[in-house]
Amino acid sequence: MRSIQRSRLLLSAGAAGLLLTALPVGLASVPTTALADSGNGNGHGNGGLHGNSSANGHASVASENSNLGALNAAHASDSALANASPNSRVGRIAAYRDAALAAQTAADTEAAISDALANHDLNNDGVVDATDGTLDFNGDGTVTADDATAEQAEVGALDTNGDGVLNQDDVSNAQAAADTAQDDANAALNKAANKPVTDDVVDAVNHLLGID
Ligand SMILES: [Ca+2]
Ligand SMILES: [Ca+2]
Repeated sequence: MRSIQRSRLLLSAGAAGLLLTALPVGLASVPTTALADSGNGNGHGNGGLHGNSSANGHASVASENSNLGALNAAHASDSALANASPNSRVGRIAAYRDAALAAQTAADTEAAISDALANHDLNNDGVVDATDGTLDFNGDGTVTADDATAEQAEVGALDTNGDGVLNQDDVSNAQAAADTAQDDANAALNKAANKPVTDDVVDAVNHLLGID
């Protein structure tokens, strides 16, 4: 398929070249906007690629459906997921969804802590603490009480060990929590599956559950 697409592109480019070279000399004075339109025309010509990728998409969906096996039950409605018996297939998929969301939240927290240390440790001492709140913490160009408030809010939201500051301990704690949460999600998905769980299967199930 790729070689066909490529040859179509080459043909398209060749045809465009021919058209350009065939333009009468008088058209040399055509406004550049018209030439730009011509360029857009070439772009539309490439639209055929979308058709092919769509066809490939259908083929891969069909393949995924068979790879999903029992996990196709992830098509279930939100209410079915919410009301399913824990040991039913749908119930196990619901448990996976909850675990996967928890893993995403844990990963987001770890990223937020790392981001805070990268961007809000204003005095570069490796810690986000009240000292940074005495500087322009919120980046608005002035130092006011708002900066201390913003610092306290950020640390309050992300501090993993209650010591009132953000440092590498918090990164480590958050990373460990995210790893554990991801392990839990993986285990939950394996428990719900009746076929090998590949990365593609995970992606497909997450898509069906609307959590990708
Ligand atoms: Ca600091
Ligand atoms: Ca801390």
